[in-house]
Amino acid sequence: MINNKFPKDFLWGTATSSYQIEGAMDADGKGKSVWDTYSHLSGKIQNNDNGDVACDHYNLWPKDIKLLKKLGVKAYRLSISWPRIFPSGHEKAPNLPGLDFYSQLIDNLLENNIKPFITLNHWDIPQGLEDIGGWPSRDMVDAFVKYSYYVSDNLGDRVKNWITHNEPYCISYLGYVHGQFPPGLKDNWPKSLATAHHLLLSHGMSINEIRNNSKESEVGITLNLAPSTPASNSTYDIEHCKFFDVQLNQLYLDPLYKKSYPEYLFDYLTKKRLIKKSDINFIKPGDLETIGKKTDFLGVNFYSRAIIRDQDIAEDKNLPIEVTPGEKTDFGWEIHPRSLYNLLIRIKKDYPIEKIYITENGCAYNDPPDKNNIINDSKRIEYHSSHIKELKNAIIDGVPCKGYFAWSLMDNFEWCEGFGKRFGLIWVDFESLERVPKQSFFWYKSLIENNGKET
Ligand code: IFM
Repeated sequence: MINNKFPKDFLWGTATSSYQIEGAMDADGKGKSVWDTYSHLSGKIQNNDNGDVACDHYNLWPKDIKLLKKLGVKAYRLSISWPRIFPSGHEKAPNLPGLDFYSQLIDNLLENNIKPFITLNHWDIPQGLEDIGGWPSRDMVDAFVKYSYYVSDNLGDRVKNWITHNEPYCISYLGYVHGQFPPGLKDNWPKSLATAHHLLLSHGMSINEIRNNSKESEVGITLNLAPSTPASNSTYDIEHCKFFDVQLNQLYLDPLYKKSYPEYLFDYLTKKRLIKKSDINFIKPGDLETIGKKTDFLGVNFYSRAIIRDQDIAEDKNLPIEVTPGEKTDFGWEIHPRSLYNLLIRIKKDYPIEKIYITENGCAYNDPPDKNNIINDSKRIEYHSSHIKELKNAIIDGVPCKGYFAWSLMDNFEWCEGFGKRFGLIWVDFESLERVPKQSFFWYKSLIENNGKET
């Protein structure tokens, strides 16, 4: 069956997201997203970069589809910019030029035999919705259901693979506890948990809308998951590691697949006085039933593992560190492919998941073109190769993974890092907007031609 290749119908793809590549920040009636606002606040983004132009994919998309075709991918994961469809979020009817943009893109992908995987929310929500409270407000659920209804009604005849949200953890934790993402709040656990809940609830509520509009389609959600390991055997590190795992992984997987929240998390945060039990009043009767509705697939974004040290304990009171990270990418993220295998085996064991796609996996390296315009990004090739090997091991051991999407098709706006971190298989010159396929592009092309076998 698998031998040294992947299953026959395995989907090899690549991925991007709207704010990271499109630019055209106010074209054809588009409203402002929270990322338009945030990236223009001084000091929030490295080098004060912003996504006003990014890769100008909104205008250069025919070129990009040609590159996708050349790469030979079977699937392409892209996201829809919500404020292109509902500029403020509050309109009753959608902005048709916004829908037309995605409609022509999808037609073109299909003409080239590339299956579009659509993510509805890859973080760039309309600023108008943030202004009335954003994700901590339950009103967001109806706004998302309306948006997913109109998008699937217009594109659902052709799009058959839907992802409701990308990485709810990043919206909830980075936006409300860490403070790095919009709206940039710090240590606000009540809002962070309400955000997670409303994202999950809106996922559950939109499943039927999408399925009704898009016959024979599959609807899933993408989570960024990671295994974690305590830095030492101290009870501090072990306890902190458990907390980390619960808030990154179980907070999302448990309600989706077990219709319950991990009580441990709420108890832990209450004990630390970070929430009051009454803050959890956003969970209404019936919500968990809705969230736990059958999801057709789980999208897994994997980059690294986490080594956890309890930072609240003085170093001289803790045990010496025993686990240290190995080699890192230019982002400073440890390269640990075996963790992908471990993660997949664990989620297969703990949750009744019938289908998985690796919706993102990749690395930041900034190797520039040489004098012959060749980009020899051998570390990126090694990163993908080692992760794909572990993915194959996981499939052999029974993990129902049906596809792999390399992040990313091209260098793009890497959120708070601006244009300084490059994840692409294609180099983008952000001055001239020229695209140059890297060596990893040709390596991936050949891997796809050989269905996962390296030549
Ligand atoms: O670029 C991001 C993407 O938007 C979401 N997942 C992680 C990637 C790398 O940081």
